Amino acid sequence: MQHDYAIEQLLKDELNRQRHGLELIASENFTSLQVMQTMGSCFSNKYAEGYPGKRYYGGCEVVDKAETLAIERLKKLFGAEYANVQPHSGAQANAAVFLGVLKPGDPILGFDLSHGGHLSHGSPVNFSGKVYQANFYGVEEHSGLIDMDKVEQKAMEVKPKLIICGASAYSRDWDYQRFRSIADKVGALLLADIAHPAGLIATQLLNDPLPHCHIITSTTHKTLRGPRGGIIMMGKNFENPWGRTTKAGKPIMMSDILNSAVFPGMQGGPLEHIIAAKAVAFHEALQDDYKDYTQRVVKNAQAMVKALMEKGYKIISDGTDNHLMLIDLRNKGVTGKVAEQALVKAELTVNKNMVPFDDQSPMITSGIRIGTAAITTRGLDEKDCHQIVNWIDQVITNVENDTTINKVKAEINEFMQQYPLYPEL
Ligand code: DSN
Repeated sequence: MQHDYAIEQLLKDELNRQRHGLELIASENFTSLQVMQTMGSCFSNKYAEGYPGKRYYGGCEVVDKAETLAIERLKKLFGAEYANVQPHSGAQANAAVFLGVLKPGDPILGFDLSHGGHLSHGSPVNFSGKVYQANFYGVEEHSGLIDMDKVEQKAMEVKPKLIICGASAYSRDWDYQRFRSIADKVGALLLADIAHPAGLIATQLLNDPLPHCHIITSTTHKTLRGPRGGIIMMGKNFENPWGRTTKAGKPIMMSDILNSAVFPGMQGGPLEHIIAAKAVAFHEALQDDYKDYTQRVVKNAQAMVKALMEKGYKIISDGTDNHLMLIDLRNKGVTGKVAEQALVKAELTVNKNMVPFDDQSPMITSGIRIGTAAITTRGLDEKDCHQIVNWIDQVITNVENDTTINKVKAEINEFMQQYPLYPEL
């Protein structure tokens, strides 16, 4: 077989990029070496449609054990009664839940994408907004916060079958209890998508959705620091609320509905190499030092918010409870797109992001989103966050000055040498 030197070189280039730069994208992180190596393992060769003990292929004895470990560890990590570790991504986890609990055309109520919500919560460009009748709640312009009375008002108006809480760019904690009382009032099921703050929830730094939400979805690669993938959980399994029964006349449990929505409803063969890597990540998250990590993530985010505000940056909701912040750059006279491009040139990797009530398009935007999960994994602390803000400010106030940008880049590249990434490679 011909060796692929082209991809080998690109892998080296990407590792160098990750090693030398400051990774501030709120949805990214660096997995452990074992998680990464498990993703690139012989488990990738195995077909295993079905679930442990009930597969459509032979030779699944070993992957069955790995998938069972992943399920059991995930249940322990969140105190969940039910877990499915097969969704290929967070969006697929959401799609499977929608498939399981909704009929095409059913009304749903989610957090507006342009206020910080997620594409798969009803955006018109996504399947969720095309197949279902999507309605939204948002944040208040003056506070950047969700007004729960308005959520209730909206729910009473549109009578959703499913309410979704959770976001991609909301820096505050969620009132799951109030969401549940609204869902009960209108007869909706409640889904929490905790893709971003999952690690902070697992370590009890944020409110726990499991006692309140019927179903929980997440990714595994953000604050949870695992492989790229999705999961579905329930705090408590329950009988389906639509009176569906088995042939024997027994009520069908939601666990069965969700399992068949994932496979065969939404996906075929599970990615057993990713599932095994999820098991490794859950094992890591169950160790004491993971809680120390998540605490540092939040401290770093709060230090960064404070330093940014001291330099006159407008942070949506004026603070953060989690690992991320959304910066409205309108008072700085640059768009999110220009800021992102200049920051990336200096190897400060961020993403442009709509801010609530944005007057720019999603390709331009008025804001940037920053998160501290990845830099905290590298070992950076609150003092370093002040230095990062100095660099961000130098770049944003000099977006057209390549001399300044190159000077910042050189300083960052030298600084990051103190924080080796995958030294074994
Ligand atoms: N793209 C992810 C994020 O950056 O938050 C969500 O899917």
